[in-house]
Amino acid sequence: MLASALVVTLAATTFPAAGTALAADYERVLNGKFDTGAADPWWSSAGVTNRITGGELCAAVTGGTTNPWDALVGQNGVPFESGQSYTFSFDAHATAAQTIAAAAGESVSPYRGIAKQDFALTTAKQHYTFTFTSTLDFPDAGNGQVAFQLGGQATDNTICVDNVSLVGGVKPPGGVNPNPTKKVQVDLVAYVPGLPKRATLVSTATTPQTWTLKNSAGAAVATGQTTPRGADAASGDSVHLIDFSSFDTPGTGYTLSVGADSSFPFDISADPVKKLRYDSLAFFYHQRSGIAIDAQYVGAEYARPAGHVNVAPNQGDNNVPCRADLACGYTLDVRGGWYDAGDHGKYVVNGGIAAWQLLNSYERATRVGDPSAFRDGTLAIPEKSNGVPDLLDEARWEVDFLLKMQAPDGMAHHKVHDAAWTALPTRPELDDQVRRLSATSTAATLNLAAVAAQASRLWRGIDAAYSAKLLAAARKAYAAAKANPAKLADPNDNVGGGAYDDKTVSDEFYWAAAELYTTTGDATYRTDVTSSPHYKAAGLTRAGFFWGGTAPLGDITLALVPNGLPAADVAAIKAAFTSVADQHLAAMATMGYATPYDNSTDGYVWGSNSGVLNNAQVLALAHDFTGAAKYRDGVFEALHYLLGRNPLSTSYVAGYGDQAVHNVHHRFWAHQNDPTLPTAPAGSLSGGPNSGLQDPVVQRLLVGCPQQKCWVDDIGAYSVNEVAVNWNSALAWVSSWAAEKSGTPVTKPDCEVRYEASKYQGGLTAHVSLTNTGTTAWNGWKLAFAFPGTQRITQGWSANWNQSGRDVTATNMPWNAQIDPGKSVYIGFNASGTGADPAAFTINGKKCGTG
Ligand code: 9MR
Ligand code: 9MR
Repeated sequence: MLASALVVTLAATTFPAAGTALAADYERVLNGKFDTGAADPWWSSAGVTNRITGGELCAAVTGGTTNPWDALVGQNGVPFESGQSYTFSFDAHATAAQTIAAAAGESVSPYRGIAKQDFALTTAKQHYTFTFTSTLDFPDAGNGQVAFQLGGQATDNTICVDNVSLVGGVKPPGGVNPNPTKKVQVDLVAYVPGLPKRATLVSTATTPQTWTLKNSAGAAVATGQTTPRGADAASGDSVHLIDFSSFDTPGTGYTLSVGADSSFPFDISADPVKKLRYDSLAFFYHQRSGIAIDAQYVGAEYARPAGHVNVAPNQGDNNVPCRADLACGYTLDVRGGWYDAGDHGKYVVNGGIAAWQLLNSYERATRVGDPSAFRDGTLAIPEKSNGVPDLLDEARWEVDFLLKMQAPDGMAHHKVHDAAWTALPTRPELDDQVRRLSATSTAATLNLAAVAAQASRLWRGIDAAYSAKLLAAARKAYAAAKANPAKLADPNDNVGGGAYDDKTVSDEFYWAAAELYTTTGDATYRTDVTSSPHYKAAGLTRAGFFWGGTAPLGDITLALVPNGLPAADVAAIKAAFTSVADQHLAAMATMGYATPYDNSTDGYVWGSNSGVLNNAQVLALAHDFTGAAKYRDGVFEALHYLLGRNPLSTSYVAGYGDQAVHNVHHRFWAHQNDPTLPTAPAGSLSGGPNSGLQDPVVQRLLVGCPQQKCWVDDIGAYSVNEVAVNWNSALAWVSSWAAEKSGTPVTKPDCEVRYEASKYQGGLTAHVSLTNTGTTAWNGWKLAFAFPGTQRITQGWSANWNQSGRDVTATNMPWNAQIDPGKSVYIGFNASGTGADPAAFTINGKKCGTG
């Protein structure tokens, strides 16, 4: 029996005035056809389970409820305009005939109704429809709701719906990003003294405009003219460029204005980026699984009990079986690691690049930068006084997890996560879902091989047993991957966790071989490196690297860490990075909001902010390789874009700037859904604009958005506003690099220190050479450095040695006081204790190079 198409008009108070636009056929519900296999954004109430079967949404309803509204399936955020007409239609059938109601109304208290109608469902699928006029006004997808009321039945029943549609209203969908924007777009945090300072004016004026820089007291301190640039496609804005680089007085609370329009305030200071280096690293402690997050490190607001350690209601990670269809015959203890993102999944593909990027930040610093920035005591973590650099401690939390994901045959499981997606919010310790291992994959196995080989090198002088264990795991993984070279992850394995599927693994092979070769020097790994199609950064483009494209990670290691490859080949890798960096700079020069990002093929994609940062890493390395200032300036331009010089006047880094992201997609930092929970901690990076509009919130709000504006600060907008370990690792790498470059201008050091230690049980002997690489002779010298660990000097030679705590000085003897340019002096000592080698040295107060 087909229900009659009754017109229900409930207390309609307003009607469209004459001349009001006519309704177009605007579809107002999302995912009404259930063709993608997902129910999202349809939700269900307690006692109702939604499943997609045969392209329909079938709701299993537990019987025994009193009222129709005791069992619901609904969708929120549906826009309604008061006085407009709507037609609600759907197909439906039920396992047992039952009357249900279709309702429209308000999703929050006082839950006012708009319209409701009963329909008698049978076992045969039929089409139902009714039309009504809205009495409520939620034109911008606020608190409007449609729902099916399925309760009031004594027994269990299953009700299936399909082709759910609500057509009506006159307001075109989309275009209502609620973020207030400014006309004068600046970095909301800071510009660094001595470096370029650029901003963007939104204006259709075709002639230069006058800009004024004001200090915190409102006094004009500089002025100049804008450069009109016209329409900018990526942002949809008409723009002018502003360059106020010439102003260099440090201070806080500056604003930039043009006419009556003023920017958000900002500083001229190197301090914020130096703080960001540590806040971006602190993210990883927050994301740790398997350990209580302690208030003494993060504050009470962010403290929480350990997640997934087999304390109810967690099902725990200590004894996890494979998914039923795999029948692998074993369980693994996979406690620990970092949660990937806003979900509680832990993924080897992605955990791998994130751990690598942190470790690379450290390894780069030991080669061409200043690793003392990461020394013990620099992070607020439980391991902050164990004698090991804190960055290594944090990365080890994940590296240990990667090792645990290795199967007996040497392959690594692709991932471990919940059997079904949990709701937002769900605190980690309250997740009651079953946890399962997905199949092993070649890509995951090579991630493990690459990172374990890299880590083995870095722990050599710190923990020899661990270093050996890592190398053994890496070798075993690599051999297993070669035996299973095409075991690809299932792209449809995306229920309860992301798929992280990757069809091409030649890049992972190259990366793993490069790390293994760099660590071991073995000929077989070398052959795999040099015969790879990726050798010498062959495929490096402006697309850069990401979790599924990892060949450049191998190139970076080969370019930074001495190895046995021909010098010309290493030079070719560096040249490829420099050439791509030049392409970024050329493109950035044409953009309204300069950012190293190539949108020419896929637009802005999921996690675009991490793309910006990974490309900033390419620029930073080009600077490391050449010393050219233009590449350094490009890195800072990328940070300025992320921190507010963008068309949304938004800082994508939580806690940084007056309009910074708050409502990230996260099951614990879910303040938007539960005010007792926190927002994202300072230093967390939002995924960023995604012009693919891949979640229901952006599909409602942002239809038609210019690419750089396809972002909204909403917890439901997971395709633009999630956080993730591989995105924060990119922020940590780049902000650390930028912090290093934000001090005194970089000049060639006029001293060079080489430190070589032979270690034995309980002690070491160190040989240290000091070389005068400057142009004037030293008449007396004093070397200073700090031990990272528990080393204590017991006896020294060829200098007067002094130690106070970890700080060591060595002063010349009368007979070696004078060291002419180009000459060296050789000194040494014996020490007790253990720890990493000191990595930063000064002579007569000036920082030295390390060979
Ligand atoms: O919360 C999930 C997020 O971590 C993922 O990145 C995203 C894509 O895989 O999916 C989110 O989960 C949603 C799922 O895909 C569909 N149902 C609703 C889930 C929570 O919003
Ligand atoms: O970063 C991933 C992005 O490249 C993909 O397009 C997207 C959809 O598959 O998934 C992203 O990764 C998510 C993962 O699947 C689940 N955890 C959250 C990750 C970040 O959103």
